Amino acid sequence: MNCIDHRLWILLILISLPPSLQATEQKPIVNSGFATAVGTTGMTVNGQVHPHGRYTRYYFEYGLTTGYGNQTPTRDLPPRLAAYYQESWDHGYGGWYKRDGPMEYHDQGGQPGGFVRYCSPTSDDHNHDDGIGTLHLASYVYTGPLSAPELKDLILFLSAGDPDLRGAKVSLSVRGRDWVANGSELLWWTQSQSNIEVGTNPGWKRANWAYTGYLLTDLLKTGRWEKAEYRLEHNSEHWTFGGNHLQLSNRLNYPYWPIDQSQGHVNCDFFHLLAFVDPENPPQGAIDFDEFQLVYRNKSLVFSSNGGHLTAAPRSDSDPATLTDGWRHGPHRMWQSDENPKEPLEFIYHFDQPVMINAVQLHQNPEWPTKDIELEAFDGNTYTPLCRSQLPQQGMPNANFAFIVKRGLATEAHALKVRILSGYRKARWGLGEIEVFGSGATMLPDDALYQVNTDIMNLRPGKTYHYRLVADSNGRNRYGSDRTFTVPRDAKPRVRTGLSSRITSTTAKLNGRLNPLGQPATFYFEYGTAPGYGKRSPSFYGGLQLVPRTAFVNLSNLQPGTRYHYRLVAENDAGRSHGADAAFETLSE
Ligand SMILES: [Ca+2]
Ligand SMILES: [Ca+2]
Repeated sequence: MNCIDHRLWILLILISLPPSLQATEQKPIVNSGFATAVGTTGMTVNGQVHPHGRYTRYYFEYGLTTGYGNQTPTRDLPPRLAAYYQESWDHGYGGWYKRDGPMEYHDQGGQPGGFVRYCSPTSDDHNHDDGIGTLHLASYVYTGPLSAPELKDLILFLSAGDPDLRGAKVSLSVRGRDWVANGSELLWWTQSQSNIEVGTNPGWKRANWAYTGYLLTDLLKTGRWEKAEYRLEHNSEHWTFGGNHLQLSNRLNYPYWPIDQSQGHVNCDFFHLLAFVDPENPPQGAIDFDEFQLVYRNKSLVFSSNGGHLTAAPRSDSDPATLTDGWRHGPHRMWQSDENPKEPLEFIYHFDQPVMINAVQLHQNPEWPTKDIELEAFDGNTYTPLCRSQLPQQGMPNANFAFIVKRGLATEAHALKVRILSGYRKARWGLGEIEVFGSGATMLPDDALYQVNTDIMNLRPGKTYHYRLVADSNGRNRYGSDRTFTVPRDAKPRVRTGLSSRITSTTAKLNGRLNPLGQPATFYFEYGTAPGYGKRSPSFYGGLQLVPRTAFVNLSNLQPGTRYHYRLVAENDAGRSHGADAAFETLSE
């Protein structure tokens, strides 16, 4: 049988198979999610898209009828989770900054090697008392440009200073040392800036968001090293806006900035900290941290699924794919030349379509460090110099900082040439990673479920709107189901009773979500064994932000083996609201 016959036979077999056995095109999954209020004229709408790895854009349709009539700006699904930052704390603090210490460094006893220890109590941070409440800061790390010159050497420049952490994965080891939380919670925190070019002048924003979708506090109970692994779910129900403190007059720089934009530009810092701290009864003990790893969106234009393709590389036993694997350095994650290079070593990356290069970041190979390097951009006709620089031989304080970053390049390119001109050692020259950032590329998403959200503003108070998520993949639209939201009629708080947790025979934590809708709010939980509840928790300040926050109380002196009903209640000057009834049962003794 010749080749053509062979293919015909396969075709005939495929046609004769029942449809259930034929490979079918996987359709994008599109789900409309629920919506949360942004003050009395806006809503954050959530949804999910599974793009099956295909380039996909999305938007939300909304309107007073199922005819919709309006739509949010169309956005690309973010590129793949394929950029990595890791800190082992085996050789010091690794650039993690400790303004309000005490942080202790221990060179052994970690998981494995060295680790850092946070000791409580530390000083109260009141900057967010009108949002999530009082904080105790642990150690943090800077991701992007800062106005403080004394900190410039501590900046990691993730993605040249503008990392996209939407849906990022976090893992680390934690250990509680005689830890007594006293109602506080250990959680993830980000600071994101807009208009950073104006410095700290009017127009600068630095939005703070707490990820309240995953609390690390329970891992501290055992006194042993425990591994925390979680995702920053990109959904407005999982976040609490840090907010500001209006009594501190210099804190007008912490206004609301939507989650999608804030998490797409975590260009200031991130860390784990203690939130919901009661200054009268602060947490006690110590927390050990080790082996932190962050997996975030790889926006590099030379990353293959973003349209960058290596078309020329020097001969070497080393795999040049290690230069675009998303890792700054590490075994099997770096490239080195063959022995005794005599002339410049050239790499050429072609782009699927012309791009605008705004920044490049080159990471060192600490074992075989490159010294002088130059980059050239190809405009379709000729190569012209993009930048020339000298890489640091070693990073300070560690290899994560062994890089150069060049920003503000604004150069159109069809291709990019990277030329290693010299090395610090004669035997070999090497590099850890090449990253190029800019615009104009078509970036493929992960073959995974995405969460998306968008703020819709200028809505009419009290009105009910229809909305749905629309995803466009390969020029075909797919539609999530129709849903509705009702914009708040007035500034009365919005509340939702949540689940109970940490239930023992005499204690329980009651959770909920509270939106103060811009006016100072207080909240408490009603609870009891009979209809009408009968008891109420102490009242707590719920802040005055525009968006929902996590609110909870810890109950004690409960009766063992008893079923309790509860609901969240909140009030501000505009009125009082209560959430739905829920119930839990204490453990028997
Ligand atoms: Ca370690
Ligand atoms: Ca690498």
